[in-house]
Amino acid sequence: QTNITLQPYNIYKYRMTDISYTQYLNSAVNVAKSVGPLILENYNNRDKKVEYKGAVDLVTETDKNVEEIIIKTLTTEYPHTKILGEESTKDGVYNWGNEPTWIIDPIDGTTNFVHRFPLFCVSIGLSINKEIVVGCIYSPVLNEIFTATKGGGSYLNGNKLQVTSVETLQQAVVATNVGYDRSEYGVEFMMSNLKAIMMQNVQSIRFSGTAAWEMASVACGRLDCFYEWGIHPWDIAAASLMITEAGGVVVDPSGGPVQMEGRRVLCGNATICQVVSKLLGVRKP
Ligand code: LIP
Repeated sequence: QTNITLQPYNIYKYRMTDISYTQYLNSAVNVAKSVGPLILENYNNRDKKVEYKGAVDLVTETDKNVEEIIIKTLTTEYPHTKILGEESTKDGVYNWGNEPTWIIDPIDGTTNFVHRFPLFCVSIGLSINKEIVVGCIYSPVLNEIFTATKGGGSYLNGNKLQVTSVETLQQAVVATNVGYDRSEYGVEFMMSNLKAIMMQNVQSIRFSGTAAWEMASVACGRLDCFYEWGIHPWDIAAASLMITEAGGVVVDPSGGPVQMEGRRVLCGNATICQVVSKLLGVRKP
């Protein structure tokens, strides 16, 4: 931990490399924890103000307020950084470049939050040259904070993370989610993947409704594998780093390299991902 005194912005404009991953991470942790009370206050509110981004895709005033606070805090501290945030992204167009970019999901698991199902988290990642180098995932209800820096390992409340070494589905708990697609093709595709895995005697399946927290759970060994179609970069950015820093892999469901903007992901240890990848279908565009 090096204590770097914050310099005026004009210094940073030319010496961004002087800012350590640890410093970026500390700022992400501080702002994630700072919005915890606001999230918890609204979590217990039975008549939340809910809007619909789609037929079953919810957003609350809290999602928006939390994202605004995170953006304002981080861009004030680091004026050279850009933002890719769930609630500030319009029309599904990801404005994401090589500049240092905070990739923010203010409440991952919004449906759980609305229904007072206690699995949701704040997810903040930082990319430089489109590589995730810092990650922070905070669950206010569970009071769990996952942290990671590129090359620095990943941690849960300060304890180092390691993915499991489970190699067969009979030993594995695999997580996925139903997402927001209720088309006949989308439901059939999701169910066919589930059936293929179930028919291989998978030990169990979990649908927790929050990709970030489920992927963090893979990183800490609570889950053995996670896959999903329909996710966005803000769902998986921070959590991807948690997993790779914990000895796991984050790939495309085909087994190839993952694309953060690819709307699909498969993760776990390399062996179980190879096993699961062979069972998953190829979704038409
Ligand atoms: C959620 C994801 C989850 C997915 C949901 C939703 P949100 O993110 O974390 O994996 O199944 O459809 O996208 O919308 O709660 O931030």
